[in-house]
Amino acid sequence: MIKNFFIIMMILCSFAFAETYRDVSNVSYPHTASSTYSACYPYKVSDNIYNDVYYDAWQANGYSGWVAIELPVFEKVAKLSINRVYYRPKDIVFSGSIDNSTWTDLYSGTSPNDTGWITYDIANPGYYKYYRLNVLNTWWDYAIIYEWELLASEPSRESLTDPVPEPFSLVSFGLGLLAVFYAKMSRDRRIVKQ
Ligand SMILES: [Ca+2]
Ligand SMILES: [Ca+2]
Repeated sequence: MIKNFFIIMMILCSFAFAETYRDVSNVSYPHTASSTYSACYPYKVSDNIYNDVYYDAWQANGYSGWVAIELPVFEKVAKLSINRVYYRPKDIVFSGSIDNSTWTDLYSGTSPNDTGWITYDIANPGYYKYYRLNVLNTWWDYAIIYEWELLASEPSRESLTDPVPEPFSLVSFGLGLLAVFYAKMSRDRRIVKQ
């Protein structure tokens, strides 16, 4: 029985240490852009559609530009994924803002000249309500983002003055189970002794 219990504990701990990320972007949230080409509206970065057609994407009316989203709550985005299908962004800057006025750069780098999904880790993530991706130049033609995922693993916050919510911890759940298990074992021993 003890062996089975420790196997369960190990499984619980492995879940607890494997962080799960959720995409906090949503097509229904307000999106804006520096410019928009034809029907390539800014919200198309969050509509989960990225076929090999240019109108599944936001596209700037030029070779550079930015697209931004306003979230309903503050989120700590720790990873940015972007999908490159056709035209490909080159130098990019990803930024966050709490007031849509002052921006903090979270990631800047060069996206390779290939296609498909690419994910960038954000070294110093923070809680922001606005996120913006700026395409400074491209490998070919207009600035375009087919799809992005703004990935957060920590709970959202309604307000920055509220305390940071505690994520549900399977480690503490496992430790609780352990305490109950030992309490029961010592009780059983007392019963046997009587
Ligand atoms: Ca998406
Ligand atoms: Ca899309």
